[in-house]
Amino acid sequence: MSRAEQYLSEALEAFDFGGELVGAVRYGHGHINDTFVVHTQPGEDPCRRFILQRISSAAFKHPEQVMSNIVGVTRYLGGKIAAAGGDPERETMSVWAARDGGSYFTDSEGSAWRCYPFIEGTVCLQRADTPELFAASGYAFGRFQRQLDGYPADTLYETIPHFHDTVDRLRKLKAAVEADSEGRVSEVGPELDFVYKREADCSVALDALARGELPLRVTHNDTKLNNVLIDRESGRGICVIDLDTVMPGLAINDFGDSIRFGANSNEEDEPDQSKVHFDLGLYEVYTAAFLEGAGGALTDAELAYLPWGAKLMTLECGIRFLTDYLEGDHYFHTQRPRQNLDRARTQFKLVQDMEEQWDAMRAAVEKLK
Ligand code: ADP
Ligand code: GN1
Ligand code: MG
Repeated sequence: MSRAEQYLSEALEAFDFGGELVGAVRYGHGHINDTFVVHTQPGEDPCRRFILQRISSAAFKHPEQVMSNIVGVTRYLGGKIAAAGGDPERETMSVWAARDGGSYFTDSEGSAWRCYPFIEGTVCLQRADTPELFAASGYAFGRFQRQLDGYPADTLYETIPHFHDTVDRLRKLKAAVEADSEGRVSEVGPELDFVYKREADCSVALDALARGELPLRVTHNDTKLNNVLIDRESGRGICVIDLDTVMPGLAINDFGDSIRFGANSNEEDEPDQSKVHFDLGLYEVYTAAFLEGAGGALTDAELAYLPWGAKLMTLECGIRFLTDYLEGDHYFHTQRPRQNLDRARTQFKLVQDMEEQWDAMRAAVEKLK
C-alpha cells in the first residue's frame, strides 16, 4: 500500500462531505499529487463527488502557501465569473474546507490534504482527439491569464522557487550528473550532449525579462491539456484546474507548456521517439485560440517570443525529466522503469523538430497577430 492510501482514511475523516461516504478511489493522470475521487450519498439526493488530494511534499515544501494562493485566486475568479454572468461553481475550482475550517488537513505523518467539489459534466483529456478540443484548452488558458490580469501579484507565494528558471534547471541537471546517485549517467550521454549544446538557449526568456522586454504576469505555469476541464456537451474549455503553481511568470511559458504537451503527435512517454513529431498544424490552432482567449493582452514582444516559449518549456521539461531519472524518480510519478528517460527523450525529439520548423513557427504567429 502506498503512503497516500495508508493515510487516506485520516483525510476522509477530516472533511465533512455533507453525506454518507460511499468510497474513494485513485483518480486522474497527474504526475505530482496523489488524487482520489470521493463518492458520497447525501440522503435521498443524487450521489456527490469530490476530489481529495494529498499534496506532493517532493514538489511543495510549503502547502500552506500553496493553499493561500489557491484560496485567493479561486475567490477572485469566482467574483469575476459571477460578475460576467457565468457559473462560478463550474468555471473555477473552489476549495472545500476541512471540518476545522482550514483550507487543508495535515495527517499524522505531516502530509497536507485538500478537497475540491468535483466539477461534473466535464472531461479531462490526456490527448487532444481533435484540433477543436486542443483549441478549446488554448482559449481557456488564454482567458485564465486575462481574468487574472488585475490580481495582486505581490500577494502570491512562489510555491516552487525557480520553477521556470531554465538556467537553474540546467544547473540542477549538472549537479545530478555530478552526483550520479543511481549510476545512470553512463546511459544518457547523447541526451546530455543534446542539452549542453543548447546551454545558451536556456537564458533567452529570462534575459528578455531582465531587460524589461517581457512583462511579468500572473500565470498558471502548468498548462497541460489535462489541467483544463472540457464541458462534455459544448466541447468548450470551461475550467482551468491544478492551480498549485499560479505565480508571477511569463505568458510565453503558459503558451509553451501547452504546446509541449498537446502539439505532440504521440504520448509524452512514448518509448519509440521515431514516432514522436511536433505538429505544426496543432501549434497554429492553439496559437489562434490562446491569443483569442487572452483578448489582445499580449504585447508585441510576447508575441514575438511565443516560439521561444514553446521551445524552452519543452527543453526545460526534458531537462527536468532527465534530472529526475538520474536522481531516482522521486519527483514525477512513474508507472514503469525508465519512464522518465522516455519522457525526456520525447521532449528532446520535439525540441529538435521545433528547431527544424522554427521559421514556420514564427510565421504562424506573424500571420495571426
Ligand atoms: P496533479 O498536480 O498531480 O497533476 P491535478 O490537480 O491536475 O493533480 O489533478 C489530477 C486530475 O484530477 C486532473 O487531471 C483531473 O482529471 C482531476 N481533477 C482535479 N480537480 C478536479 C475537479 N475539481 N473536478 C474534476 N476533476 C478534477
Ligand atoms: C507536472 O502536475 P502535472 O502532472 O499537471 C509538473 C509540470 C510538468 C508536467 C509534465 C508542479 O504537471 O511542471 O510540465 O508534470 N507539475 C509540477 O507532464 O511540477
Ligand atoms: Mg495536473
